[in-house]
Amino acid sequence: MKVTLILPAIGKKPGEKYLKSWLMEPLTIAVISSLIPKEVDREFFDDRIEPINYDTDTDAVLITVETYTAKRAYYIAEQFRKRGKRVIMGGYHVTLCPDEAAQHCDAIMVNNCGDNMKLLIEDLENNSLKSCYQGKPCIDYKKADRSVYKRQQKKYLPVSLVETGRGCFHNCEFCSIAKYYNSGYIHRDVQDIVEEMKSCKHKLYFLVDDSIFSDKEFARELFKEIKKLHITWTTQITLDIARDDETLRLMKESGCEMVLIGFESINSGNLKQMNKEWTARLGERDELIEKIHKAGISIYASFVFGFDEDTEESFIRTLEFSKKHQFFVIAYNHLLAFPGTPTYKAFQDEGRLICDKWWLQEGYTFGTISFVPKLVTAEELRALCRKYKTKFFKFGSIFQRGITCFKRTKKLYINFAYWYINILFHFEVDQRIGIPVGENLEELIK
Ligand code: B12
Ligand code: SF4
Repeated sequence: MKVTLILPAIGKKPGEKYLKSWLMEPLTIAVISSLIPKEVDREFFDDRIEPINYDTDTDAVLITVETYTAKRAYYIAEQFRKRGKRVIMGGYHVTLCPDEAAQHCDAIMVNNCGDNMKLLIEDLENNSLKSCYQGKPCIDYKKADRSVYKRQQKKYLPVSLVETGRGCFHNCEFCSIAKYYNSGYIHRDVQDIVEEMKSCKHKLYFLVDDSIFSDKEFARELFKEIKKLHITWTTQITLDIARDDETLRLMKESGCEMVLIGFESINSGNLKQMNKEWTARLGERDELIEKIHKAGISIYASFVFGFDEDTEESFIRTLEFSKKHQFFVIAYNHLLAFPGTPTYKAFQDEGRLICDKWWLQEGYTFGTISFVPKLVTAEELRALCRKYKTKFFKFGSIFQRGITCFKRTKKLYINFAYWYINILFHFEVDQRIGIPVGENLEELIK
């Protein structure tokens, strides 16, 4: 028995390579591979960097699907099904849109695999494939199997992704995670995480977690164990962590140099609209940010624009805010109505979706606004995101923040990472815009 694993790409511009900052190791594939029984042969094609052999000799094709990769995933599935291969799909988009995905494959896996992977393989062997395997939020593995992408490894960014937890207790209306994990949080066993970290190639780690501080006891125990590894790491947190001096200290001591925080908006009306006004209740935002910086930890600040109170003024204020705090790096993304989220439903009910299934729409490109914003037009919103990102990543701004970065940490490694990431993002502002979703992926330049 042999299975073929596929990670579909988002898309690329003709003649250009795939966006560099998206080229992280495909942890999802490593985890799926670890769940497949050992005696099953396997191969992996990474659509972002290599051609897919549709004529490969395989018994089944397993494709992981995100909303942005759905169009491409359905195309790939069609190629294999034409050749008589059975196709199984799973992942975020399949869980959020099971009926749509089911039309393009032979079976879907909804939510996390759990024991369903074993069952799926047995059913494939016995020719008794079911149309749907219904999973639930759970931690389903001890150690991810990175050997599955040994061949492709050197094309990925030199960062090791290790999962620590899944889900988040909050319920922000636009967030796929809140829906997928029913606003719950589960974490892996600390020893499993540490053992996996020890076996990773790159000593810079991205701890994959939607909100690592959701279970405070777990987080503290983990940081104490990580400290023994003498490594450098980053993760995603919510701002409330800054209220806890002891945890901040532990994070820094264990090698945390940067955290990604989803501020989303600095406007309280917008925060209310997205059900994230709890961040405003935490206290003085500026004070909490300063505490994180004082602890010697840099911030990747993520903002989303397009909520009902957003105008150009919101961009101006957010840029001032970002410069005031001298963030290591920022993301100014436009709001996206991901299927299955309350935001999607609200826009649909209000007749504000420009296209119901924007992710499948012919000619849809990355950065296109798929809903009607309230106080600016869709085109203005797109242009404003580009304009203010460009301002933040101007060389003058990079230089100024580079000095602050050096004052915050003398670690050469982090200062090098600062320049590398900021220069990369400087050029990617325009490279990202207009990437045709699902297109140009059969080209040999990848
Ligand atoms: C790391 C990460 C990244 C990395 C690398 C991504 C990569 N593919 O290599 C970077 C930073 C580059 C990134 C970029 C983006 N990301 Co991202 N990312 C993540 C993050 C934090 C972890 C992904 C991961 O490895 N999870 C661990 C694995 C083990 O979990 P899993 O994927 O859910 O897989 C399990 C099940 O779903 C199931 N399963 C999954 N696939 C399949 C397939 C089959 C056949 C079967 C049987 C089972 C199965 O089995 C697995 C084990 O239980 C997730 C959030 C999260 N917690 O997952 C967001 C997330 C996937 N990203 C998201 C988004 C939107 C993006 C961007 C579009 C952001 C942007 N505006 O630029 C880009 C797109 C990049 C791309 N796809 O190429 C969204 C996707 C939402 C959606 N509806 O599709 C998520 C869910 C975040 C969120 N808050 O909503 N991302
Ligand atoms: S805090 Fe972050 S991960 Fe949690 S629901 Fe809100 S946006 Fe999603």
